[in-house]
Amino acid sequence: MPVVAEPEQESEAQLEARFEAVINRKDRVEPRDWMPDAYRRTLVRQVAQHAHSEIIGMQPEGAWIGRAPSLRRKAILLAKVQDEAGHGLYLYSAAETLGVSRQELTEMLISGRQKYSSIFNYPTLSYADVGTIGWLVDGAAICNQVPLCRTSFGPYGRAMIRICKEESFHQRQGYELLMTMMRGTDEQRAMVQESVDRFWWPSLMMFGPPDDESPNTARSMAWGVKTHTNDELRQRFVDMTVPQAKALGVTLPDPELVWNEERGAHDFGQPDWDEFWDVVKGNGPCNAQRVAHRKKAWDDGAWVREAALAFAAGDGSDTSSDTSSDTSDGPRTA
Ligand code: BYC
Repeated sequence: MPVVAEPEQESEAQLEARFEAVINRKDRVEPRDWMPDAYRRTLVRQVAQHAHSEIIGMQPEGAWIGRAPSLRRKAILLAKVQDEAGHGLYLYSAAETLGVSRQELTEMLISGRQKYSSIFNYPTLSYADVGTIGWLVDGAAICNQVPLCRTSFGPYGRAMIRICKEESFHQRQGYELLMTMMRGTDEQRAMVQESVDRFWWPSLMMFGPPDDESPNTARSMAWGVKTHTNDELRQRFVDMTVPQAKALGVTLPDPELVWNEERGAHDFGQPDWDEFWDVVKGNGPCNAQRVAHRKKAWDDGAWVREAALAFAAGDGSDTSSDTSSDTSDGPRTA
């Protein structure tokens, strides 16, 4: 019998060196590549949080689908909320390549062991909030997510490319809605301003705590998971938003907001960071409601998951109807 040479096992140090080389080249780490446990954990944490944010983020806007003022607005909003569901699914799929299942992640969300973006713990009190979420929340999301297209973990970066294309469309639809309202009556203009007043500070909080209070940034930057700090992206968002606010005719509710010629950027005030941590810990205005709603949807969907598993475990035959003679082009119903 010929002797087959065993492939030489790489030592931990060699694997680590290879991983570091990929990071230093700004290349992508792929799911089958060796990676340090802490890198995997960081990614699971961030990608899962991101996925949960997309899914929980469907609730505040979804609440207005039935109350949209016209068929056109209803169709736009419906499509946007469906897009968020799609984003959540791309991201859960990316997380699954790291060895965790969507079921485990959802259970961690529902039991409070994983987070989602603080912004979705604020209520949507008026229809203008639909526009403000598109303009400010999707605008902040784009500032944060465009750099993530170049994140070091391949499946996450690729999901981001697709998501960002849709988010920029979402941002424009929000801005267009607000612009339409600003061209309307005094009441509509007041409604937009009131909405912007409520969402401005929570939008700045989306970027996370200030850099000197962000325990994860340094490590995530060294691994290329994050490519910019929280404060850098917050600044970019403010600079991008100020001229848009001017064009819209709304005032951003920050008396300290002023152009700094020397820095070539705006100076601005700090959000209430105590409020931020309180919301992150679960004590925001809507935390309990958001998680309860998600839990109900998950529990109500249990029979679908069970049926799908039972079907997959069987031989796949469908005894309820004979589809063997079905020659139509339409999709078959299992
Ligand atoms: N909310 O060390 P830090 C969307 C946590 S959805 C809650 O700076 P990191 C949309 C943080 O997790 C888009 N928690 O963390 C959907 C950490 O706690 P843990 C959502 C926050 O990870 C529907 C601790 O605070 N976008 O666009 O380096 C409709 C310390 O923070 C928040 C993403 O998910 C927060 N805002 O940086 C419309 C972007 N901030 O985990 C629109 C992807 C911080 O150690 N994520 N925390 O227990 C990221 O870029 C980063 O994870 C963050 C935080 C910048 C958010």
